[in-house]
Amino acid sequence: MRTQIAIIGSGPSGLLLGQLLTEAGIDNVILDRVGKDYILGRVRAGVLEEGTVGLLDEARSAFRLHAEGLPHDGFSLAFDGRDHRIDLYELTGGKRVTVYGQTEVTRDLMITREASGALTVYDAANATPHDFDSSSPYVTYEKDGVTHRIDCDFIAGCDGFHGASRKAVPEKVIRTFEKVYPFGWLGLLADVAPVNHELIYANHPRGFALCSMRSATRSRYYIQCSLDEKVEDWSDDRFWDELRRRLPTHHAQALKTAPSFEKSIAPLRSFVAEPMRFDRLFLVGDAAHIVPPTGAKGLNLAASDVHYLFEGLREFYDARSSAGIDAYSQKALARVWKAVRFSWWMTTMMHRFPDTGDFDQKIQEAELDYLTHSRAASTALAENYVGLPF
Ligand code: RFL
Ligand code: PHB
Repeated sequence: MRTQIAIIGSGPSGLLLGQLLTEAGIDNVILDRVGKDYILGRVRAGVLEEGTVGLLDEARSAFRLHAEGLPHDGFSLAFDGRDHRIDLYELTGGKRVTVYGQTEVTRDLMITREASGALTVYDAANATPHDFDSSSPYVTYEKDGVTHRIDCDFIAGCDGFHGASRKAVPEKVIRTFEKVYPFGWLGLLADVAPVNHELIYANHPRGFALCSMRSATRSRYYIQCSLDEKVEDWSDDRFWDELRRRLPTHHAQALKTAPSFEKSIAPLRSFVAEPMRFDRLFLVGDAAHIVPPTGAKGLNLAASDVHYLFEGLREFYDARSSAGIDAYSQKALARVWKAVRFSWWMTTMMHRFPDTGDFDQKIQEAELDYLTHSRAASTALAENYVGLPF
């Protein structure tokens, strides 16, 4: 088989890139290690920047998002028994975010792709990029015991943090930067009205908590937990009790509960691989970088990578210029590092670290108090949260 762009990974990066390429008349094939239902069973991001929504519009995959997504003009920071609203809309001169689950973004992109007739191969085992330092790269994969080969012009590695693309790069040409945090997030999904109409990020001596949502009737809650916790040890009642303890009293009293239908623990990590291009192989999204979810940036960074790469590839095919793809790694990394910094800062300010003592707790509360009372500091938070331009 031959295509112009072989895309490894059918998460949001791979699907969005594929859809933009298809719209531009550039042939592409997507491979994924797992099946469609497995991909749609993952519960992940919930907050989309305006730039991400714009790209989904460009990919003609935002119809449901515009009907069902929840525009949010602000969120709350809770600490020291009170909470303070960050007015994103006012502080950024009219910008907001949209709360719409990654699962739904993925579903919408899959539907548009299927309608376009572009090929996706699910359950493709051992996808491997080959000869990407030559002018004739190719990808091999196995399906039903048969090895297949896709010849292509370029390979897009959109296969997440544990994927094969980054691993195919020789160690001597890649540099990685990593910070692993000594805690995780235990997340729960339940069909119950959210405790507040906007998100609440809570700093508490018992640990961080986040109240988020998927719709007016579906809530997504997280609590910081230690890395050796097991989901099985967390009954719904234990989760709700712990969440209540970490929220200011008025929210704790208003919290409505219902049986959960998803519960999982995610570790927190910051990770960046440099560069993001190796001749004819590009790393995109989580394949190149990971941020802790505190800043709601992972999916949005995947979208900005896709934007830079798509514009570069379109220029390559339309104008026979490689200027855009040559600038991909540098442009993407400049934005990535700013989001890595923001996510690290939010994480550091909001969580209880194993060595956080009463002094450190007071310093965090003083920082939050300053942040919420200084317009300059609130503006810096807001402009990062709604997303830096790309
Ligand atoms: P994905 O979503 O991991 O998709 C990669 C795809 O590649 C496939 N794959 C392979 N395919 C072929 N061969 C191989 N060898 C392969 N190995 C893997 C996988 O099956 C999968 O289908 O990466 P992508 O597309 O780059 O998207 C990145 C986002 O998923 C991620 O950044 C976000 O989910 C991060 N994130 C958040 N981001 C936000 O912008 N806002 C948020 O509010 C937010 N909240 C979160 C999050 C991530 C979380 N977890 C669980 C890590 C909350 C959580 C709890
Ligand atoms: C979510 O709704 O899953 C979510 C929202 C905001 C975050 C992280 C996750 O910062």
